[in-house]
Amino acid sequence: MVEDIRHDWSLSEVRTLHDTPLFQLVDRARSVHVTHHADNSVQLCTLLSVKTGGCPEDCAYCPQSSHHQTPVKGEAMLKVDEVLAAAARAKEHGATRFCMGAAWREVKDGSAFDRVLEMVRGVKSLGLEACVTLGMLNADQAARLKAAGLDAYNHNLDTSREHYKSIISTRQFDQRLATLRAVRNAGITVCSGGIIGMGESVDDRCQMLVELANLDPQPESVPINALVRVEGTPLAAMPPIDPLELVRMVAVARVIMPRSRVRLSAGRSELNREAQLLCLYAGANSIFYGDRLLTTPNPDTSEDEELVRAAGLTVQPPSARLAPDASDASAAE
Ligand code: SAM
Ligand code: DTB
Ligand code: SF4
Repeated sequence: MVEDIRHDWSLSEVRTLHDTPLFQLVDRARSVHVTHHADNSVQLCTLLSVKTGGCPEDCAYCPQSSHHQTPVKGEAMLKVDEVLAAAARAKEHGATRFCMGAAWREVKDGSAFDRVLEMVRGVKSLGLEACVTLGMLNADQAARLKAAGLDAYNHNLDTSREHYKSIISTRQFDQRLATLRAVRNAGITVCSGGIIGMGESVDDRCQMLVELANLDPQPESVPINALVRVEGTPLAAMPPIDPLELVRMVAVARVIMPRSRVRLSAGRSELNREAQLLCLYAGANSIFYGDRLLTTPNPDTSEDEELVRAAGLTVQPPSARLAPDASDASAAE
């Protein structure tokens, strides 16, 4: 219900929620989850990197940054028919959303952007939800994506405003927020979340969730990633996260963003089945589906089919929950 949605969360409230004894936190998140997501569905979203590597940004976590020596090499942009063949395969495997990523700092007008627009039109014509993640964009570019039929734009806050400065020096946190506003104003749904395991404090994690929840409207999708530690990146030697930290992040996101799809995102390859099930129980209702994320591995589709079966979930049909301002999403389920 709309009255459950708040945009005035404080750090201390969210920190208290985060630190609640685990079973109490999961109970609370579960109760919010069943109220707002009574259909028990999971969204299966397949990723494809349409322009890999050679990125001018210096994001410390990212294997695609040209500032780091990693196994990822810069590649030419994929052709529209290659992308549509991958999208058709994703659909055959059961994905309902197809998300195309580019290792760009920002969208530049020209033939590469025109090609992305063509990809979006093609993905839509296959009956899939279309999402892209292309870096910063302006209002006119957002409007062109909307006109091509784009459903969602992924642009993560990644961490707290404070910790952001230790992770990325080539752009600012406020530029992320400006892009999210351009996406929202164009009528495209917002997909925005972050990463844990980058040396941030628990307060940084909670502050990132506060920023997301206090956006009005809240993002329709909230990806929660665990850092994939890639050789050659400055964060390669970070210790792995405890899976229960991910459970807490998912549960807090569920409580403070009741209607959003919370996506259990990168890092699942390092989680066992039971940890993933606990995340799904605590409020995650979307996963990346397909054996690759952008440049790193993800569980096999057969393992994920088994995960969905083990949890007794249904797969979300495309566009079932896209209306950003539907008065009560749970009524439609
Ligand atoms: N270049 C665009 C941008 O940064 O907005 C879009 C692509 S970028 C790869 C999309 C997101 O992937 C990042 O915001 C970050 O959250 C996530 N990501 C990148 N590398 C990651 C890693 N090693 N582990 C977890 N998430 C990662
Ligand atoms: C998101 O939050 N996670 C995805 C998607 N949005 C674009 C990307 C994860 C990337 C993990 C590292 C890689 O595969 O390159
Ligand atoms: Fe570039 Fe995006 Fe990677 Fe940052 S996260 S280096 S902007 S591809």
